[in-house]
Amino acid sequence: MIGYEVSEGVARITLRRPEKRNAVSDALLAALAGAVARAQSEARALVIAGEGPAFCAGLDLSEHRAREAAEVFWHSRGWHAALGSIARGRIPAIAAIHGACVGGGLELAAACHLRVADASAFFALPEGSRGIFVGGGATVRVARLVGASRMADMMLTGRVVDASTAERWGLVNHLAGPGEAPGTALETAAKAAAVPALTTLGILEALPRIQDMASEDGLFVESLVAALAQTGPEARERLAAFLDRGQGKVRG
Ligand code: 1HE
Repeated sequence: MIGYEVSEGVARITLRRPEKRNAVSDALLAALAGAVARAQSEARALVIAGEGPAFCAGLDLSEHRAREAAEVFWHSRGWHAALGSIARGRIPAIAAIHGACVGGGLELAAACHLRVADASAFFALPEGSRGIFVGGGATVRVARLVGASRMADMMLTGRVVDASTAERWGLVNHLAGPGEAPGTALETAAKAAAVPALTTLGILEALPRIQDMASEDGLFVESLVAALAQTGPEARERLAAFLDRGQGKVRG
């Protein structure tokens, strides 16, 4: 149910349940978590894509039907653990989105650090109309990306958001050409993989935590991370490369 390969430091994880639109069964969630754990030690960035016509149709509703309340609670906590291993992982994760990215599929995409989508991508939270609730982190991660008001709109009205609107809302970071979301995501991942380790640590570990802090605490942590990154060997080398040899010029 999961494809896994590493090439040039970038792991590519593919949801492979196309006949069910990559609906996330318990087995698929476990396999995904296993692949993510493997990538943390084998790669410097990872891309998550979906095989077939959809990125991911969310929770496998056929398994959900028979669950008791406590089971649903622990099932949701299982999603938090699995998707948390992406969001709180040590390497940047990029979602490559095409077709449906709905419910838990959107929660999976939101757990990634960046999202690339082509024009076929569409986003929805059908939990509202199904009389259930999100359980894979959307109230925190999707609401942070688009704002609680837009998320409430998606849940209350079943609004389906297209790729360009999602980009305008800040949900999608990069728009790709038709069928090119995985390729663009791999290129994006290669760039992210080349960022030095201490800077990546600041972006993945400090930046999201600082959003939960009081401003003065956030600024204090920012300075600590700057002190750590700017005195590292890679920073010295790269600053010298620019100052002495003009390497790494920012081009508009
Ligand atoms: C599924 C699922 C699923 C498809 N669970 N089986 N997610 C949803 O409410 C979305 C439900 N799915 C859809 O709205 C549509 O299937 C799609 C827009 C994603 C794709 O449409 P389409 O026309 O390409 O495919 P299809 O014909 O609807 O589906 C193909 C098969 O996949 C079909 O099974 P088949 O045996 O009849 O061929 C569908 O039943 C099956 N399928 N989606 C189970 N989700 C941590 S909590 C998160 C809470 C949620 O994620 S709730 C939102 C769940």
